Amino acid sequence: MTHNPVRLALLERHVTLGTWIQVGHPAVAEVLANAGFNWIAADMEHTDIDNAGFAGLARAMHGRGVAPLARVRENDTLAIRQVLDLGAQGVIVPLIHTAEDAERAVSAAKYPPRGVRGFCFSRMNNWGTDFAAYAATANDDLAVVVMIESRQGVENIDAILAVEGVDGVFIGPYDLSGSYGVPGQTAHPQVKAGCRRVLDACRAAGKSAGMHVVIPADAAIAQALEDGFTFLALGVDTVFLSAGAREALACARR
Ligand code: 3PY
Ligand code: MG
Repeated sequence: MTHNPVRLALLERHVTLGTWIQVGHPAVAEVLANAGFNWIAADMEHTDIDNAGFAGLARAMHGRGVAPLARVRENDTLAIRQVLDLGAQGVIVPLIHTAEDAERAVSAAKYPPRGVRGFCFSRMNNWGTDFAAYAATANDDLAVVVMIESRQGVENIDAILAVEGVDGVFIGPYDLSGSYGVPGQTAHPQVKAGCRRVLDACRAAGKSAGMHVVIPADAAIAQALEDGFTFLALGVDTVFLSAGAREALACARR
């Protein structure tokens, strides 16, 4: 049983609404948390957000009813273990191409015997005060989402989903388009077919599929839901900032 509502929603294929942080300031996390998202993922793959930056974001989200997630910089055991110790309630692991990749990600996120996560006093067990309680529940409470963003990942999707502990997948449409030789063309028929293949496999395996609606307009969100995505990321802090600023200027000019 899990006490993490985001993991529960992943396991039950219920919709959650999240967003991404690329600006590593805790104030951004506070503002977005107050908006009411279910989860906020810090992008540590494509930004300068490091472990110290992530800890600040997780602290800012604490007590605001939102689950801090981290997209780690790569499928690296230590990177995954450290963000979990620092406050992540789940990891999003990029560039998962094979079942072996998925197993490596899950193993890093789970305590023995399932995995290789190391025990220690850390922020997540209140520096040891709650050691036993945390050790007993962490494997059930922490979400593992793997990113499918390559042709190889699509081809191996059934085996990836069969790895015990993969709670869901998140499609990376930009890398996926790149791997089909059409970088940036996320609506290209081959990319769309790849997404469809992943969605069908998730439905068959009873696992959640996630998608990033980068520009969260009505039609795009409706399409993602209709397609069957349940783990929805809406926008990015930088996109919100840019849209708000441009709209203010346009408003004044009108
Ligand atoms: C991609 O589109 O490749 C991503 O990783 C999006 O976050
Ligand atoms: Mg990517």
